[in-house]
Order: sequence, then structure tokens, then C-alpha cells
Amino acid sequence: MGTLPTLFLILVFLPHGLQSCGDYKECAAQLENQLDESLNDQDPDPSVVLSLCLVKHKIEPSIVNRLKETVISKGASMTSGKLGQYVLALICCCENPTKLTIDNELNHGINLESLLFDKLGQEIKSIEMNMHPLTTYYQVALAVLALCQDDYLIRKSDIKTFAQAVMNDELSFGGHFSVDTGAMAAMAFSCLHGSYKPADSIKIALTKLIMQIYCAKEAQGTIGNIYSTGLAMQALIANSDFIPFPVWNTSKIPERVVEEISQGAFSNSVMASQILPPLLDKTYLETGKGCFGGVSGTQSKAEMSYNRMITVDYTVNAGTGSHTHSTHLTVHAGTDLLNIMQIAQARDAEYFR
Ligand code: B12
Repeated sequence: MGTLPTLFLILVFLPHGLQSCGDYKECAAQLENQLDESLNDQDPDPSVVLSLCLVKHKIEPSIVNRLKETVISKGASMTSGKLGQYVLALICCCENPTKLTIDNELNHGINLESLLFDKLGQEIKSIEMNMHPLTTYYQVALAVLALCQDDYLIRKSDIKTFAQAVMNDELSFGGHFSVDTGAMAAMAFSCLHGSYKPADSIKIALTKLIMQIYCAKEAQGTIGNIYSTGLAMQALIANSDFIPFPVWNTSKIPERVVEEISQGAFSNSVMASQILPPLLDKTYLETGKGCFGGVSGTQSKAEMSYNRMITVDYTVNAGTGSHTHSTHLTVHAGTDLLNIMQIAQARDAEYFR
């Protein structure tokens, strides 16, 4: 065969992602096109939708509807991590996972968050009884991240069990720290950090994970292997107050990622969806941020987060003496003082009138 026909064959049958890209931005644009196209020929993958939504902020309503149809019909039988992926994708598209409807056809809608909350509960129960989750810690992390990103209440005891697993080095495969799992868990703890309790356990687990991820940096420019590098970069970007960006992002990482994308290593859409956000400085922790103030969605963030619970210590001083009566209440965030007083009264009318 002559040179020209051979060249023709190479060009025609070149694997999809194999056009060379020169820098981060060019490679990101290439991946974005690849992911966009992948939405046409199959059921939209929630991790692909999430990734595109994070970098573009606008997903076609028909794609969002297909995502909703799938999760409404199959959500109950999905694993915790798969459901977590759907919830993250829908939050990113400014949908309200606590009242999911298609064209408002159901009055009350489906509450994906309470379904996910139950699935997380089963995972935690399994950890406590059998020393391992029903699925994997990767999926547990996805579930926690999804609930947390939507400001949904997560049981303190569940968080404690998950943090304990990190401290006991249980997030490993074959005796080695799993960078993918560690990175997903670091994002989950990063979300919990600051607004959930127990604060100490969260901070210690998060610090440990970030250090483990940083230590997994390889001389040739990956963190773990090339496929865990995307999630690891996201975890490090989201926690740059622990390790500043210039410290971990040495030139080797961008060089290596660009080289691998050019060579077609990310022709798989799910793998591409994990590396695209950090190429453009985005992480799963920004899910839903574009919806603040009702910018592009049907629901405002305030409405979406109505499920968030807070704890209130309510104390009354009886007369001028030193008699005080206290109660510890769990109420929806945003409950006003009058309501808190009424709830306290309902609990103990003798002291809180
Ligand atoms: C958990 C996990 C596993 C578990 C999955 C079973 C379980 N109980 O959950 C186990 C340990 C069995 C496993 C095995 C393997 N895995 Co694995 N796995 C993962 C991990 C950490 C999370 C996947 C996940 O749960 N996603 C969330 C759920 C909700 O989405 P999902 O679509 O349902 O996920 C399913 C698929 O990812 C599938 N799966 C897992 N690994 C692989 C690998 C391949 C090639 C395929 C086709 C599918 C597949 O199992 C998941 C659970 O059902 C990813 C990390 C990542 N960055 O994605 C690596 C990852 C996907 N695995 C990888 C690899 C290489 C493998 C193995 C080939 C390892 C080996 N040498 O044996 C095998 C192949 C298994 C297969 N199905 O063909 C690579 C894939 C790289 C690539 N080129 O695409 C990843 C990215 C890890 C990495 N950084 O290298 N894996």
C-alpha cells in the first residue's frame, strides 16, 4: 500500500480523542465536544451531564428531561453512588431533587434526597455490621457529597462512621490507598467541613485524605495513575487552603495530562468527564452554585435547601433568680424565633410558655 492510502486510513480510523491538542484550554475544548456528542447517541450519563454543566452552565432541557425520566423510573433500584451522580447532575442543572417532576405532571414530585438518604443509611449500617459498605466507599462518598451539596441533613453518626473508616485506612483497594476513592471522599468531607458536625472528625479525616492524595503524586506528572488524576486535581483545587495550588500543580501535571489527552487516553466519556472540570479549574463542589438567586433554574437555592436542619439551644431565664431552663431543638434552617418558641412550648409547656 502506498503512503497516501496509508495516511488516509490512519486519518479515517484515528480513535476519537486522538487529535493532538496543544494546551489545557484546547484539550478541554476537545473533551467538551466529545462529551457533547456522547449525549446524542445514548441515555445521558449523569457524570457527563455534571461535567458539562460545571464547565458550560447550560444543558439542553431535553437532556435534563431524559435524566429525570431515568431517575424517576429506575432511581429506587440504583446504587447509592449512581443515585448520587444523578442528584449531583440535577442540582447542577438547577433542578430540585427533593420534588422531582417531569413537566409538573406529579403534584408532589419524587423526593430523590430522602431516597438517597435511606441508601446512605444502608451503606453505613453495613459498615457498622460487616466492616464494609454495601457497595464501595467511592459510592458512599458520592452519596454524602450529593446530599451535602444540596444542604440535606446527614446524620452526625453516619458522618462519624465514614470519618472513622478514613482514619482506619479502609478506603483502599488491594492494600493500597485508592486515589480515586480518597479524592471523592475528600470532596465529600470538604463539603461537610464548616457546616456539619462532628467538626473535629471531619477536619482530621479531610486533612489525612488531602495529605494522602498529595503523597500519591508521581514523578511523571500523575496523581495515582492518569485516570485518578482528574478527581485528585479536583480534591486539591477544592482544598487549596491545605496545600496551595502552585505547590501541587507543578508543570509536570499539565504537561502529562495534555499529552495523554492528545494520545486518546480519554476517549471513554466517563473518564473524560472526570478530568474536564479541573482542566478549567472547576470541581464537583461548585455543583449548583450557578443557581444562586434563581439565575438559570426553576427553583432558587433557598427553596432547594429547605430540608437543611439546624440545631438550636434555647434557654429561658425564669424571673430574676438564677433558674434557667434549656432545651436542644432540631429545626429547619430559616425557622424564625417565634416558631422556635412555639416548638419549645410544644415540647415542654411547663417551662416554655
Ligand atoms: C470501584 C471501582 C472498581 C470496583 C467495581 C465494583 C464495585 N463493587 O463497585 C472493582 C474493584 C471491581 C473494579 C475493577 C476494575 N477496575 Co475499577 N474502579 C472503581 C472506581 C474506584 C469507582 C467506580 C465507581 O464506583 N463509580 C461510581 C458508580 C456509581 O458508577 P458506575 O458507572 O456504576 O461504576 C461502575 C463502573 O465504573 C464499573 N467499573 C469499575 N472499574 C471499571 C473498569 C473498567 C475498565 C470498566 C469498563 C468498568 C469498571 O464498576 C462500577 C460499579 O458498578 C473507579 C474510579 C473512577 N475514577 O471512576 C475505578 C476505575 C474505573 N477502574 C479501573 C480499572 C482499570 C479497573 C480494572 C481493570 C482493574 C483490574 N486491573 O482488574 C477492573 C475492571 C473491572 C471491569 N468491570 O471491567 C480504572 C479504569 C481506567 C480506564 N482505562 O477506563 C479506574 C478509573 C481506576 C483508575 N484510576 O485506574 N473497579
